[in-house]
Amino acid sequence: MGTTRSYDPTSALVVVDVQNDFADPDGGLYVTGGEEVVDAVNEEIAAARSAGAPVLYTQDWHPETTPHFEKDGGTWPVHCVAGTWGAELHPNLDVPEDATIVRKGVDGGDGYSGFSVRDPVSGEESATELGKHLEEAGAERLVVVGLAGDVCVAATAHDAKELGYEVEVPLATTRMVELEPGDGERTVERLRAAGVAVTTA
Ligand code: VGL
Ligand code: ZN
Repeated sequence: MGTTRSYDPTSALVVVDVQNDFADPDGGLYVTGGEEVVDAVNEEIAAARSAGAPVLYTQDWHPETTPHFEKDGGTWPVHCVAGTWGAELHPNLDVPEDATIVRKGVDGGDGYSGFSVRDPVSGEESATELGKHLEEAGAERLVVVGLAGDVCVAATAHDAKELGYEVEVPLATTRMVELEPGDGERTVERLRAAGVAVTTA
């Protein structure tokens, strides 16, 4: 196998939320086939690293009570509660000792995009450290991989595009949660309409 993508020092790889709750069949918000993306994501990580392209990781990281959760008036089953097994990055994911990991949702906000968190009550948005890290690295082109394709990967890719990056989402490195049937397909259409390269190889 091996990825067909090429990386260089002006590219960066953003690995979104490859955590047990999304990627393990026993996870709290299991994304069907989530465990299947780990190998494909690891190939991207290896390719990026060997080309000198930075690899940044995001981690959904919620308090026990948050309007992000259905039980507290929101949308989702309980997942990625700070410090729990479900919030840990998948054990087979390649994560170097000195990896930069950006946590989102920490203060109870909806952290869909890796770039920002949104207060689900006031709607107020604030930036995470991801944008700063990418700027410092001099990144111009981003490859966005991970879970879930129609939620956090899509939100991250849309924000990245808006911020002026050239953005690619390789479909083999993601799976869709499909809260509503057809969400996956609609997401791909929207991403492409926004100028994100959604690629199949
Ligand atoms: C996500 C739903 C809720 C994701 C996070 O990482 O795609 N989805 N929180
Ligand atoms: Zn979440």
